[in-house]
Amino acid sequence: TGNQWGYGEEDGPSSWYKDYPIAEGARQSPINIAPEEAVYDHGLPPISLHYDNCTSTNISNNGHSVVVEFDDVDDRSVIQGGPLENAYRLKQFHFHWGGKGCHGSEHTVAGKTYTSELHLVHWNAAKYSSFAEAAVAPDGLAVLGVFLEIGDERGGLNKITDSLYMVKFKGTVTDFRDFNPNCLLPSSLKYWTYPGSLTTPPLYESVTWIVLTEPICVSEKQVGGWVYGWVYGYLLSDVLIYLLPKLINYN
Ligand code: SG4
Ligand code: ZN
Repeated sequence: TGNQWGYGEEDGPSSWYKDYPIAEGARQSPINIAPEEAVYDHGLPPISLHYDNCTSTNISNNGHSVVVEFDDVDDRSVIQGGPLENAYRLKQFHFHWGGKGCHGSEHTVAGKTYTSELHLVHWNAAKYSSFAEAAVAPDGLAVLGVFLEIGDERGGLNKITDSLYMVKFKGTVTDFRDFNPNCLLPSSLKYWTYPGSLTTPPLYESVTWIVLTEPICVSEKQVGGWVYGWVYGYLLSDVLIYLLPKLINYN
């Protein structure tokens, strides 16, 4: 078994511990962030992001999410500062979202769920020799989380939504060059941070989470496009039931 996880009633997060016992570990993500209980640390520097225009390579559908990958052979796109000892290289970003009327963020803030959540995944290339090695180390990964909520259109997201039809099916991949994720960031880089894990199996407790307090706005149409324009027509094909599990409710 081992790789048959999903988000349905039988195979959802509450059953992941059977194949992945670390699901009951001490630093599992996501969490509810309680701003009232968060402690302001004057010793923590701001985070700084240095993203190069030219390091994105492709966009793909891995059956759980839409992923944009980056060339990570050098330090052209990195996150540093905040709780991080050194620069961490950008490897990929992906989104989590729900179906119509659902709330798809993984982290919640004082119990509030956002429409969607963007995760920019970075690895500690100063200390480890590969992403795989970093992914199992306690200080191996840094994921920058950004909440998405409904409001004005976000121009930067259109390049992604325009490409989704190319990756309708699980396992499909297409070129995606010159995309700078700066266009998906809010104006403030204020953040919450805590030591956590990957939010999906294998749930390794290797992630320093940096969650931005300010969400970005995307239009209903941009997210609705994901749910209806792109996915709805393909609901019965293999993939998207996995990709957008909550849509099953609207079948
Ligand atoms: C999603 O399933 C992504 O598609 C995965 O990316 C990602 O795995 C996984 O979430 C867990 O990442 O930031 N949410 S998370 O903790 O980044 C990894 C791929 O499989 C290892 C490429
Ligand atoms: Zn994620």
